[in-house]
Amino acid sequence: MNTKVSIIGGGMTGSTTAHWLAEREIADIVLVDIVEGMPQGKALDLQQAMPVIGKDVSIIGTNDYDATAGSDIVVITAGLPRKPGMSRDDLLTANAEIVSKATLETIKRSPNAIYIVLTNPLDAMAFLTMKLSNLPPERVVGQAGILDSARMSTFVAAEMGVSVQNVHCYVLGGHGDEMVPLTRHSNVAGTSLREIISPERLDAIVNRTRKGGGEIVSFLKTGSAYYAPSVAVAQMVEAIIKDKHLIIPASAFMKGEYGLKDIFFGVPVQLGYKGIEKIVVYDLDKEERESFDRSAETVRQTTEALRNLVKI
Ligand code: TXD
Repeated sequence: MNTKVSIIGGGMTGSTTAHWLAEREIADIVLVDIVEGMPQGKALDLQQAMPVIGKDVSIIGTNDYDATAGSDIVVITAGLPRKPGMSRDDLLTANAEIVSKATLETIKRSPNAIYIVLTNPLDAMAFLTMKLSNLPPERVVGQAGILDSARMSTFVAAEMGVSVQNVHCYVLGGHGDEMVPLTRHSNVAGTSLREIISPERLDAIVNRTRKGGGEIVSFLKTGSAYYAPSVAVAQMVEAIIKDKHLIIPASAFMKGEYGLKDIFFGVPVQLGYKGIEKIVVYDLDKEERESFDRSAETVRQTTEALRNLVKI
């Protein structure tokens, strides 16, 4: 295959990203981790699954960044996950160091790559990758919105007793507890959620969505969610490689859209082979605007804390 995706961090999210990607047969895969032997073992295992599903994909596991040279896409999942009771922001100091290294080691070997960042705190880590790589904003995107929207869609489909294919939810804002589930724009087969779900039930769905990651962390006790986050990455990778012009919620650098600047923030973006082709701007009513501003403020604070930590 002549398309290459490198995944930095071969833990739960990184290795399941490799799994979903290999199944789609859209790129060769390199899995990098600092733990010796682990990415090699996982890659070999996954490679040996390919004859069963009949996919011709090469999967390399390594501790050496040289294997990432010439990547079309770099996915950064290296870093610590949350423990019960922790917020995503609690990970800032440790993960800033890890993401800095992952960015600097990969950009010199793949100067034309598009980056998809997952490591938390997501919006700040995407900002860090953009600054350190010196890439233009359209080539760095953070994954959170597909996941948060899929969580909301799961709850709405169960509430309404309909297929998940009929449900279209849009969760924007920062990837934290202040995220913004847009109940007016979200719909079941074209009808706004506000028209078909009672305000009390809708509030419960919004709350469960906001705490969706935490709910899983408290079940798992060690580590955080990985199946849904990683399939979201696979969706983004496919949209880029196939130049699909796919509109999805994701974290993008704001240059005045929605009245926001100089932070990464979850908005609808159009993804294609150049990366972010366009940021789609929704109309927001007063209540939605206020939620947006609250969420932006928390992202701004984390980004400021990052800037005090790393000189960027
Ligand atoms: O939607 C989202 N954005 C997220 C983000 C959804 C799920 C997980 N999210 C975040 O991704 C999570 O909060 C963490 O910050 C990262 C990674 O989560 P994961 O669940 O994959 O954690 P693991 O299983 O602990 O894997 C992390 C791996 C682990 O194997 C470490 O050895 C490795 O990262 N690691 C490194 N690899 C390469 N280089 C360096 N320096 C390094 N440091 C740690």
